[in-house]
Amino acid sequence: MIDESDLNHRDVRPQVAIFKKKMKLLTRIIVLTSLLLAPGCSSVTKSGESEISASNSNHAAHQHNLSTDEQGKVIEHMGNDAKAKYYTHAKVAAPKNLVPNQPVNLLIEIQDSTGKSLDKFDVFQEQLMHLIIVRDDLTTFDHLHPTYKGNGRFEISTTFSSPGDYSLFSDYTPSGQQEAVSLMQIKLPGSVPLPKSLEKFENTKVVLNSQVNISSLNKNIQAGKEVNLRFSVKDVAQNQPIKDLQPYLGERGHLVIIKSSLTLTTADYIHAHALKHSPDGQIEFLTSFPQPGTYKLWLQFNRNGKINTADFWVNVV
Ligand SMILES: [Cu+2]
Repeated sequence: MIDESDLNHRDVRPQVAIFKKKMKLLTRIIVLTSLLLAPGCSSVTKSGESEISASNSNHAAHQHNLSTDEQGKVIEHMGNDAKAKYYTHAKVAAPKNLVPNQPVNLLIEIQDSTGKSLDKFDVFQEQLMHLIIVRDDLTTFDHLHPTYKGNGRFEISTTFSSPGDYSLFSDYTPSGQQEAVSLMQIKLPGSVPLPKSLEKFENTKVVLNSQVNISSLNKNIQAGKEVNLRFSVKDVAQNQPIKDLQPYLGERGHLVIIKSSLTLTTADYIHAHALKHSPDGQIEFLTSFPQPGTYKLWLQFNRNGKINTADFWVNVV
């Protein structure tokens, strides 16, 4: 199942990270935001943004707004995209010196194209904002729900487990608009740890007392084609489909998919919605992968009040 070239692909990431680290100032936190408007409730997001690189030292060439807030960190956010019909973006403010494994308060602000704070958001999947935080090599995953403080400002306390570059995908719905995804990036200075082991392509994962099997109706997943992703969940001790599946955020399960990329963009992010009716112990999603590549999937489901997370890699041709 494991393609040698895929292993090589995974293996190169720490070296790249070390190289990138050397090229940057270690003590500065660069926070980068960008924007995407997702096409309604469709599970696939499309990007209309022009991507900018946090490691690019020639900021002046890009006509981005660069500002320093009262805590002294650098915030960079994109200028208006004339092509976007409705434009919002997110800014994140974090303490100046981020240290792994220490609680940190993040302040996220959603603004429109004129820099005015958005005030009203629609609830979707029971929340005003879903915040997905991954380290850029996709080895960590967090799914959080920041508290809305009014006037476009959300707050959340979290921890980062290790140094590295992190991407924060905030998923929200401006009132009366379509679901939007904005990307923010945060850097924790220090040496990025080498992975304990190479991650593998496996169809079955065991999390706590659940065994999760992913079966795709299409064996070779093709980019741009609709695919049914079916997860079968068995109780490990009983070896039977689970019967205690409860709704999580109003659905049978929650699935976030991110394409492995050296620089993550909103185009790499997919939030799939579960089908409403599936047999006992099954959670199904109809989605599509926009580009060929290697994707990581995080399935979250609620067993009797406890949220389980099972992750998988898939290859899309
Ligand atoms: Cu959520």
